[in-house]
Amino acid sequence: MKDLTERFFEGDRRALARVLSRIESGRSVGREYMRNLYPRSGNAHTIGVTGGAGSGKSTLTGALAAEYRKRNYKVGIIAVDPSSPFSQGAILGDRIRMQSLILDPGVFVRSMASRGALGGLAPTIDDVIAAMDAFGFEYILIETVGAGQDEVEIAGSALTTILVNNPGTGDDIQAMKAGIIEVADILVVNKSDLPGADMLVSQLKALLSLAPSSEYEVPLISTIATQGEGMSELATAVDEHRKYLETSGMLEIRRKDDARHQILSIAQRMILENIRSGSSEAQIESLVEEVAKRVIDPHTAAAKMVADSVE
Ligand SMILES: Nc1nc2c(ncn2[C@@H]2O[C@H](COP(=O)(O)OP(=O)(O)OP(=O)(O)O)[C@@H](O)[C@H]2O)c(=O)[nH]1
Ligand SMILES: [Mg+2]
Repeated sequence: MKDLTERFFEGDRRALARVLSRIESGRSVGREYMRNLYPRSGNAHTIGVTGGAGSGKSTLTGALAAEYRKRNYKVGIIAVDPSSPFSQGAILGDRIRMQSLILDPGVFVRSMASRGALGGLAPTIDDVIAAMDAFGFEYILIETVGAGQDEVEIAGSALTTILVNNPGTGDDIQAMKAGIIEVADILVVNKSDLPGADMLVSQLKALLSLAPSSEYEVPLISTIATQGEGMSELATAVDEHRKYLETSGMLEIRRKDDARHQILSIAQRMILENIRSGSSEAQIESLVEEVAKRVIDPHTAAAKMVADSVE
């Protein structure tokens, strides 16, 4: 039987699914795959789709993927949200469009939990992205849920971040306050078929005009994701942002930042794993007792655990 990596590079989707499961398990077997895959990644353009709950992120992700399929690109979708319609199989929004997308061999959908075992973003999202990239998807869309630190972190994993707003919620203004606007490369006013869309567009325009002038101007695009409207403009805006990243030298800087961030966070995880596997429950318990009784301080206890783990 052919080896899994070989089948992966032949474009076998089941091999991709298996490799992703192994990577996500966080065990060393995943690391082995990454060693082979990573050198073949770095070609895809990654797009984060973020915004308030119910703003239409899933619908828009599906519609944008359909636009890329029209342009003959292969698309990977990562839904960082267990409640996403992509992960539940219960397809919200435009059922037919979404279903045909999921059956399309040029599209691959993967969902993952937003939080890793240690809290924070699922630690393997960068690996999942790299694997899809190495598999040959030209565009990788990452849908996130909610508004907060996780979104900012995901924005760090994607080259282009799209912030989805919609009329009548006031969420957009909250997003500004939360600082999410600062990580947005493209602003979208979705649900443009609903009342209040024009007003939201002018509000956002006014906000954008306050931003310090820069080489790159954040575009504002109106969409009706349920009808696929505005997707061609959105795809063009993504390409323009990509071009900006390339010509300004930002792409290189971003790649280095990503590399630095990944190395450090993986190293942190490795150290934690070592500490956990290097000390027995009994050892940890005895340190816990001593600290609780004020016999030793927590710094000394932690230092002892770390020292024991590297021996
Ligand atoms: N009228 C209108 N409804 C839309 C549009 N886009 C999405 N919707 C509807 O808005 C609802 C939420 O859409 P989703 O795509 O699930 O939104 P989401 O942001 O992914 O939602 P969560 O992941 O639950 O936060 C669905 O009922 C969609 O059909 C649009 O352009 N116009
Ligand atoms: Mg969703």
